[in-house]
Amino acid sequence: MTQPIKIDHIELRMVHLPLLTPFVISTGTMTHKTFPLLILRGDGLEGVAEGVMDPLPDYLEETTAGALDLLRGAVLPKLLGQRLSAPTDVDPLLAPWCGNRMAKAVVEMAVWDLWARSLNQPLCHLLGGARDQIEVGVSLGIAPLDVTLDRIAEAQDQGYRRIKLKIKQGHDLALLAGVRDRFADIKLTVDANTDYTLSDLPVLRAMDAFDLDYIEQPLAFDDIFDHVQVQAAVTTAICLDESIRTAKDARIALQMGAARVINIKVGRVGGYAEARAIHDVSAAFSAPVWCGGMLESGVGRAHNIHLATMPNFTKPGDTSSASRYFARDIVNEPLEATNGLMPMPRGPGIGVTLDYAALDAVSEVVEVWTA
Ligand code: OSB
Ligand code: MG
Repeated sequence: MTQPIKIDHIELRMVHLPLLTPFVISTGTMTHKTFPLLILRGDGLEGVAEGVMDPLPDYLEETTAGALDLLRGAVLPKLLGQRLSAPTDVDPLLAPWCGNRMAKAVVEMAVWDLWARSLNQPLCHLLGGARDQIEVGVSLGIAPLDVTLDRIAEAQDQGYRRIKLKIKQGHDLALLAGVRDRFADIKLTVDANTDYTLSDLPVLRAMDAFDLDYIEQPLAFDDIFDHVQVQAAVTTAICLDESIRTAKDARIALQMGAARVINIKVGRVGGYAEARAIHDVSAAFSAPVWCGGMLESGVGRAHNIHLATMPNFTKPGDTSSASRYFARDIVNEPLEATNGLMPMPRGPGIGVTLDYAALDAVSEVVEVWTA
């Protein structure tokens, strides 16, 4: 930024966006995407980001209520009126608070968007991204085998580059056998969202028969250590999602042999600074990364696309077409993949703009701060 931007208007909303199809994972079922949306304004520009925490702590510990408390009570009142010359200028407002990386990410990511817009640059250029489109696959929720087979056929027809199946105890080996029976050659992965324990090693070992690209997060969210035993017991690569909140987590996991692949979600790890550090430490260990998703609206989806243009994102990500999730998105630009390739939204910042008519229909303003 040549001229610092003064943050003179902040708007925090809660958005409640219905999903076209309920999304089922081992920890529960989502029928709506409920999230805080942050809009930072300054110099006539808008920087936006959404939170990936859930109303209740079923994926990780953070909740929307906790995020609102931290943002309203401590961070946003101090951000108002600040002059920011670079995204790291916001660090002193976030550093005093423990954890809460999803809540902190909302602020950090909105600042990056605003900064990129002030420089009239697509965000990916500032991140060192090297592509203008990214390879994507789909993440399919837990469903009976026949439904899953239909969904895979549809995703295949649409050209998606990999299929990720959500699994849980008792909904795993027979499902995989049925899928491989019909689709012998597709690039296939599974995601357990922490549903297994070390006593399930025989089941996890049996997954080696299905030529999976990786098994995502078999054990508890806070358990990097026991994943070492899983990775040692299976030939399939282990990928960690929930367990990786920092670059240090990634370094420890890769050093110990707890995983060979890392799922990076910028909204989970506290923002771009940490996401880039995880990207870099993974590259140093020759471990590929890919960009996960949390059923984001067009705002979070656009952020994910920009992040995934960085060079070590060498496996297809979860950022599939927004039209798979929502009848009406809250951004003006369609985010649609063709033949498994999601184009980077053009234009400054994250390249999408809020559709206020659509947004107003699904949100309420929590609070506004004006300088
Ligand atoms: O583990 O990646 C996950 C959705 C909700 C919670 C956790 C996860 C997911 C997904 C969906 O897999 C990915 C997406 O399509 O956005
Ligand atoms: Mg996952």
